[in-house]
Amino acid sequence: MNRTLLIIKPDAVKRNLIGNILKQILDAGFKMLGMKMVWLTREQGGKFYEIHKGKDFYDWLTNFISSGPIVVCCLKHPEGPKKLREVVGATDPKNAAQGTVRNLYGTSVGENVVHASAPDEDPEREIKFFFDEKEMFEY
Ligand code: DAT
Ligand code: MG
Repeated sequence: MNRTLLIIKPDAVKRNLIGNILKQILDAGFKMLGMKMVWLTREQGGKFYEIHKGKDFYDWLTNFISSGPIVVCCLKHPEGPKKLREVVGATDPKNAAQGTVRNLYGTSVGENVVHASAPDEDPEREIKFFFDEKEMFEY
């Protein structure tokens, strides 16, 4: 599948970085199939990140993702999830390659401005967590 999910996290929304981040990602060749702003409850945040349940950062993470509005985007690219992870960079901004989104804007391993589906962790599940098929468009 060449669809993937991007989340612009609450830290980036609060810092007014939505435009900068989207420009960088769209300029890398992604097509926007669906987009919305949502504010998750803590319970919804916990469900989205359930793969991390039991890890020491899980409570912090679910609290953070529900700490403010986020922008969720369904994006399409021939190399979908893999390509988006490249543009976004490593989880910890300190390790993110020069010029990647997290290198440019991330401030810590937790406050790393974006989520991008991992190719091996079911991107389609993440897309369907936020979007009905009717809310996405092929054009
Ligand atoms: P990624 O978001 O790059 O897929 P991940 O799936 O390993 O990274 O972790 C999900 C999120 O959890 C990550 O974006 C930020 C947070 N996180 C990961 N490791 C952390 C840590 N050691 N301390 C605090 N937050 C962490
Ligand atoms: Mg992950």
